[in-house]
Amino acid sequence: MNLASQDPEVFAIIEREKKRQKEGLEMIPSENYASAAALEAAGSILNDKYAEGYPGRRYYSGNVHIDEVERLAQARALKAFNAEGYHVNVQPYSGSPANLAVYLGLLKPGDTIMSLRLDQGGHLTHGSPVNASGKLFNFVFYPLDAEKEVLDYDAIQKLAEKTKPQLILSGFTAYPRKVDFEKMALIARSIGAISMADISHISGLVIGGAHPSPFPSTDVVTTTTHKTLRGPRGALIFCKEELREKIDKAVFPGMQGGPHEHTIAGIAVTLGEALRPEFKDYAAQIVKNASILAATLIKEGLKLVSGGTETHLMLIDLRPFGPGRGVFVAKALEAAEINTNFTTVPNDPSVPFYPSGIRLGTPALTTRGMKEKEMVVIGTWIAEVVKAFATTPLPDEKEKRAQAVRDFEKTLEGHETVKKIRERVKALATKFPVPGIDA
Ligand code: DSN
Repeated sequence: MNLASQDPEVFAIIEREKKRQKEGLEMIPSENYASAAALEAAGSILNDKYAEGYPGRRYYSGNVHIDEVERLAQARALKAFNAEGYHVNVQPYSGSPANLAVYLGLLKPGDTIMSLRLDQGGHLTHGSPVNASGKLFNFVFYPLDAEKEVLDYDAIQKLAEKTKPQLILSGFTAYPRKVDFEKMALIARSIGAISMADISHISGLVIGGAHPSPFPSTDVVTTTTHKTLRGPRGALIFCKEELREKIDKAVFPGMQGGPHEHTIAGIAVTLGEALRPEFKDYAAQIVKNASILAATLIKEGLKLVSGGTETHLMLIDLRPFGPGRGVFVAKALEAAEINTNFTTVPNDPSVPFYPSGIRLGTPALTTRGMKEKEMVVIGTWIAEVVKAFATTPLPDEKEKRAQAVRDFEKTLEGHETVKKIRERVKALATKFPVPGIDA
């Protein structure tokens, strides 16, 4: 029996989500659309098999085809990333367990890890005090250059010499500039530390040649598989051969039980797609689109962190309107069916829950086939919404803030600007197919 007849309730929810995806613009830079073929593999009967262990060394019988699929995913991953001399573990359920597996596999609790400040573009799993990484390890953070809002490699080198971390982490979640992975690896090597790059956001750009690669300079590389790589939700850990045993043991049995082989099959399909020549065009177009979108926002008078972008994402700095305006702008954009997320900007004068920035990017729109022309139009709409709503002040009193946001949301319902932009968004978005729905 199919889903529609067996469970119309769940079916209807999925149908509503399809409509939302088709009629809106997805500009959260970590989101994308997996292909219909990747979703088919990820939704396949491979779901039903237990396969604890690794190919050829399983704790359950009946894994002959599971071994085939996992080995295929590994081979394609190494080829796609041109990661000769590396081992890859394709089992992590997602980015957070992948990063934790690396820390637990290669370090002892209490060891020192150096990473980018979380409010300047780092990630929850890069040492946030509320995350297991921050609870178990001693993180020291490097800031961005205060003026240019970009990485300052000399300052990172000095901090590394002073704090002597066992591992230095690069690769970020809200950083719009290219990362010099070779330089980061050299800094790590100079103090005898392990170099690690979390390239979750940019892995599609790396494969497509639109961002410098962390291979072969970096000891350990992690990535999720669903961002610019546009596959099912999972993660990969690449490590130099000599670290293989420690990494594999850290994933299983250290962190996880049975691997999700249906997801791994979907990831294999995605990596197969990434190996095709047209993936290069896709990666280049993401960056081209981002640069046109950024130029449009700047032309409209908005300020961007670091003055622009060299990747798939950018951060609108709303400080010129006042502190803590991100939530209002993100809600107004959402009401107009443009999805972004509010985020901190470097040295944000507001609190993390009500930050002063908006993070947005082009991977998903590029997958739908949008190009420079659409970016100019969308950039103009975004700027109009920002200018209309970033003027809303965030109350100074902590206890009044949630109510202020609720009141603000009510004003969006019949707002003329929101209505106008939403209609335009829908007319544009429905012209472009969503893979997995239309393909
Ligand atoms: N949630 C992802 C992002 O949006 O960047 C990172 O985990």
